[in-house]
Amino acid sequence: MNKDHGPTCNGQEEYWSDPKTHEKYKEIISTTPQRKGIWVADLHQHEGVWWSAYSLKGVLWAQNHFMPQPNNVILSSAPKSGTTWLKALSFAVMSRSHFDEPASPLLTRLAHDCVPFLESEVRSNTQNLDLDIPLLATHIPYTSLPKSIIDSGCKIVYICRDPKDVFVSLWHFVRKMNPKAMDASALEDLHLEDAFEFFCEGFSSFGPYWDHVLGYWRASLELPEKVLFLKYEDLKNDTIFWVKKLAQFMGYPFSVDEEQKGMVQKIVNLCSFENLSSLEVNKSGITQVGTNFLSLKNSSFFRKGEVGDWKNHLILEMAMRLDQITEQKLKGSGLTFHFSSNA
Ligand code: PAP
Repeated sequence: MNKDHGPTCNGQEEYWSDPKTHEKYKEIISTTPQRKGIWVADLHQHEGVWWSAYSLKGVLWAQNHFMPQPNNVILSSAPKSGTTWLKALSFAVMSRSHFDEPASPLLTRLAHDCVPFLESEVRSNTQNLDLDIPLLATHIPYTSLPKSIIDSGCKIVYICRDPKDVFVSLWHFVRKMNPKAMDASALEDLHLEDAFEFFCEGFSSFGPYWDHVLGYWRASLELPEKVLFLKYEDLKNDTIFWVKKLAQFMGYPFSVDEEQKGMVQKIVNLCSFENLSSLEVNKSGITQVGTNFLSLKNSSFFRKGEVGDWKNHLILEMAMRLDQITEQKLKGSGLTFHFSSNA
């Protein structure tokens, strides 16, 4: 979710309890290299990552103040890689003993409202953390995660996706944004080609995208018991298998009895794109970002939910260029995407 594109210019997000901390973060941010954004917010480079000022403040806060509980499970992703789906599945898995299926909060709340983001909702109010369902989410790259998380016993689940589909999803999403502090038509008119150039050059929130993926990939190789690395495409291809794996990894494995009673399938059905996107809350609900900067229709988190929709938007040259960048960046890492721009 692009709560990362939060308030930067209307001054309404200032919910820091300590003004000195706020001033300190503002000063750090003012000294970072900047790139004028064509996305919602300008980007600032810090620790090799491009952030909006809003998310950078959130990261600085998290790095300095956040202390996880040992049972927290962190759901991590770059924007538009499958965050909403992963949140829904993980929440459904963890909360299955708390709610009978017809009472699942996922039926009446956006998945993002069930699992808070560390750098936005948790930083604004740590009480947003639900101690019963100890899930939290982040878009922060692995190398910038708070040390308290790295050093803790907390597990991390990461999801990535074909960069071509990530880009197309991001472009659509940004064009639906309606930030109060700027002319919304500017975003509606965002040209695919301009956005593509930015994305290829690595200028995207929490990007470059490939560095984000590689950081978690390497961590998953080094610490397989701490980091589970998922691909959106694999999850699409065999959701049951990966949901069982997810449950096992998070420490909430399905019992034989649950499996026999079809619990895994029920969770998969509950969290399917078709089901979630047809719920009233996700069709007509609105989410506020920051205090009053940006309002997003919940429906903007559910567009197509398909693998390979890039084919409907990118010409072959663009697809090949992104594939080449991906191949080059991932070279030698052992991570492959098996995507063909001719597919
Ligand atoms: P976020 O970072 O803003 O939270 P994120 O959820 O990571 O976005 O990605 C949104 C994508 O996931 C959308 O893809 P699309 O634009 O290519 O369609 C959205 O449709 C897709 N998505 C949302 N929910 C589901 C789901 N339950 N199953 C599969 N895909 C989903």
